[in-house]
Amino acid sequence: MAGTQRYLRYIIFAFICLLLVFFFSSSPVPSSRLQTASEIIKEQGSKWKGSSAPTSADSGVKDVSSQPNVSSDKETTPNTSGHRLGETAPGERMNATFVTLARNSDVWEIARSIRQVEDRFNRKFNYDWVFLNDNDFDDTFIKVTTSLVSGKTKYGKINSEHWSFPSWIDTNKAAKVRDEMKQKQIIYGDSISYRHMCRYESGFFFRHPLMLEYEWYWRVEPSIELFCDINYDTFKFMAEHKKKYSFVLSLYEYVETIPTLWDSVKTFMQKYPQHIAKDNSMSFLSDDDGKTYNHCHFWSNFEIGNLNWLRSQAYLDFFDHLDKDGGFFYERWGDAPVHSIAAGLMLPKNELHFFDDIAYYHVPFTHCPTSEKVRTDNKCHCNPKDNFDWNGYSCTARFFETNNMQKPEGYEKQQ
Ligand SMILES: Nc1nc2c(ncn2[C@@H]2O[C@H](COP(=O)(O)OP(=O)(O)O)[C@@H](O)[C@H]2O)c(=O)[nH]1
Ligand SMILES: *[C@@H]1O[C@H](CO)[C@@H](O)[C@H](O)[C@H]1NC(C)=O
Ligand SMILES: *[C@@H]1O[C@H](CO)[C@@H](O)[C@H](O)[C@H]1NC(C)=O
Ligand SMILES: *[C@@H]1O[C@H](CO)[C@@H](O)[C@H](O)[C@H]1NC(C)=O
Ligand SMILES: [Mg+2]
Repeated sequence: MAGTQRYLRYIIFAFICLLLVFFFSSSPVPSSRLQTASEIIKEQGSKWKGSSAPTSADSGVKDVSSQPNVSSDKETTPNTSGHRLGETAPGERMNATFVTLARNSDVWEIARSIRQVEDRFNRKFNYDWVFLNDNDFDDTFIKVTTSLVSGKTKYGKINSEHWSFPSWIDTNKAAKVRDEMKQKQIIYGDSISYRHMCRYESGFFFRHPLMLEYEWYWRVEPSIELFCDINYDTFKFMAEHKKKYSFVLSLYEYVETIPTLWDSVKTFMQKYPQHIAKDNSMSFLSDDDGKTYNHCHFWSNFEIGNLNWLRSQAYLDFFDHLDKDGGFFYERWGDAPVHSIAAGLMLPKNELHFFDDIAYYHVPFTHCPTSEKVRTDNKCHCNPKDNFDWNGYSCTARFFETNNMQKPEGYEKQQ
């Protein structure tokens, strides 16, 4: 007891000294006050030896200003659990969720993504987040992601039927293809799980029982970055502007992964002419009115879209048709060209949206708004030099041309 009291006296003494130093030595200019005080404390650092006050001037000043009522060690860490700082956007929420397909080993990479999405958008809207996995999520994954998401989190295991070779696939033939692709050093060319992932994202994620509860989704992958504040409800924007599918980055697909995809698309178009939209985006996908594919696609690691469209008969017929042709396993069809071709052919072109104000990075490409006004209005921290939009390997200029959109001022300088 006596020891504690002496300890207390020392703290009070140190505290009073600090206050005296602070007030008597500070200049009348408020902005230099802190600096002056901390400089003096630094100079006199040796005097504090043996007392309980910290010898580091900076931390000493910080402790005093942020915790003026320290009376025991237990109270040195303020209990802020349950405090919600930051404003919540008023108004109704949409029937929407974030969705992430991930492995347990992705936890720290997806944690980074979630933190960025929350800071820039979701802390104001608190939308739910659905996590899907072909395995059970472990405790760490659940604990970390639940703590980061401001909305409800839900964890789903994928039905093994949706993550395995369908009966009509010749697995020997598929294995041979993987060997060949490995030899050719095609990225993910020898991976079985990557193929299941692409097929799942193409045809099944929107049918998972947890996803049936929603109308809108925003897909998030591990290790992405968001560079600008998003101060409006992107789901509401989609609904109000009658959009069904959206993107931020577009590019040319690696030809070796989809040699016969367009053949399959062409037989689909012949078989199901009723599913092809009149005012479609064929000129985004093809330079010869549909004879060949130019390999342009929207990059699907970012998507905000309408789940009921993906669950429509048109999209399901499209997926089933491609799936029967076997290219998810006999080649390495990606979900990006599959979603893009579907959106480009089966939606009227005015139902697609380019989110210029969602500045985004997924290795190795960045979308950074071309307009300086957009960047400063939304507190963006991306380097405009990194913007991929007007690069020769991007298809975004083609999207602008297909839709008669005016390119933003300054785009020429980024070509
Ligand atoms: N559960 C699960 N998720 C996977 C698997 N492979 C990839 N993913 C997820 O699928 C998405 C795409 O995979 P990623 O490795 O980012 O592919 P990349 O962006 O094309 O290089 C990410 O959200 C991954 O976490 C897998 O085998 N199991
Ligand atoms: C300091 O703490 C005491 C006891 O915990 C409390 O009664 C008092 O109101 C506090 N003062 C301030 C300024 O927070
Ligand atoms: C912190 O505050 C929360 C809510 O006010 C409370 O539930 C929790 O028990 C507190 N934790 C500690 C360590 O006092
Ligand atoms: C959300 O959308 C799904 C799919 O359309 C629907 O089944 C569900 O009833 C909707 N929920 C609400 C609260 O409107
Ligand atoms: Mg990825």
